[in-house]
Amino acid sequence: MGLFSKIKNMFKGSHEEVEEKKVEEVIKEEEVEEDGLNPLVIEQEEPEVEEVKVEKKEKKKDEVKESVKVYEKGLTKSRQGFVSKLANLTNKYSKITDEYFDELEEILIMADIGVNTVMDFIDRLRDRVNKEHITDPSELKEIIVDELFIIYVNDEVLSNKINFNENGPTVILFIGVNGVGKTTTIAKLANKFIDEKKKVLMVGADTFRAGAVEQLKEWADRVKAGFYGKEESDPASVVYDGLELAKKENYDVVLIDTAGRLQNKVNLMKELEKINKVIDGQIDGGATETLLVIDATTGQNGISQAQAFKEITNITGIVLTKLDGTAKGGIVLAIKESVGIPVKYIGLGETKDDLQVFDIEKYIYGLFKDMM
Ligand SMILES: Nc1nc2c(ncn2[C@@H]2O[C@H](COP(=O)(O)OP(=O)(O)O)[C@@H](O)[C@H]2O)c(=O)[nH]1
Ligand SMILES: [Mg+2]
Repeated sequence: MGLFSKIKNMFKGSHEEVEEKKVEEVIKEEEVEEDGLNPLVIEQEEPEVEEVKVEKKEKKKDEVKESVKVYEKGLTKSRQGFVSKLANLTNKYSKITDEYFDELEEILIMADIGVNTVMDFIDRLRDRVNKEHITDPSELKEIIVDELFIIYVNDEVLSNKINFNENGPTVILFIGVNGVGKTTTIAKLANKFIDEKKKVLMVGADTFRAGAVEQLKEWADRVKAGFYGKEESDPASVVYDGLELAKKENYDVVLIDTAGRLQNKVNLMKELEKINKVIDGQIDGGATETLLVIDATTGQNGISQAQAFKEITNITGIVLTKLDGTAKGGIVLAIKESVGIPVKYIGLGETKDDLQVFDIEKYIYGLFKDMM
């Protein structure tokens, strides 16, 4: 079964049944993960009572439902933008011709999918059309979705999972240029972790921009996270003091906000090296994650930023913000193609619930639900 049909089955049709399937998948995934992490502990645990299991499942079901809603809402612009153009194309042509392929190519390139990805995709599509003797464009819609996302889905390297440090605080360093949404993302993520009963410390090491530390502090107060920051001092020393505090007060997660001045790459590289050295010295294994924040509305510019940051530091994941603000939701594929770093979170709006773990299935559903 193709991806398109799988997702259609998962989210559409009888609503109850569908969500059941997604929830079962999520629970299974988590069980595998837990088992893999610590088999001994799992074996010693009491078998779960049936009641608890049912309760857990109901809770997961609500979470999945809510999350699918956020995806649907946040991707409205893209659905009305490039996806509706795709749907129109199918209506416009009664036969698959060269003009059809040209127009399809243009729509996808305009959706920020990335030229090389689009070229490869068009080649594969032409191949399938020839081999399977497809002549009717309406037969192509499922194949288009399958072929567009198949590489992303099949690539196991691109895990969206955040790594947690089992012995001591998990340190997540946020980098990215001014205005992309670093501070907001830290606040949203802190809120998420606090919901999960984790003790979270925010560290304001963006000591460059006036007011940046204060802005983070306000967020910390709002979501009830701990805070450490100091304006006009050396970012690395702020990180040092922040980590001392985190260890002393047994924080589970430390989220570090930095200034991303890409204009001066050498300086930025040195600053990040210095910060990482401090983290390495304080925490076994160093920073658990380094997340690069990219603004989806900046298209190719965002891709260039990602490439530049990748040259100067080790990035473990991308947070793609403001997807709600673009009609070109294809940027996820361009990042895959030109940067090769997994998208771990996406921002679909300005409220605290609008930060979501990136899930390719929900993403595809959010984009193509009207075609399903
Ligand atoms: N619509 C929308 N706005 C966002 C999102 N994430 C951040 N923003 C907005 O982007 C602006 C800049 O965010 P900020 O966190 O200060 O960026 P920073 O300079 O990287 O720390 C703020 O007005 C945020 O509300 C998102 O996912 N969707
Ligand atoms: Mg900021």
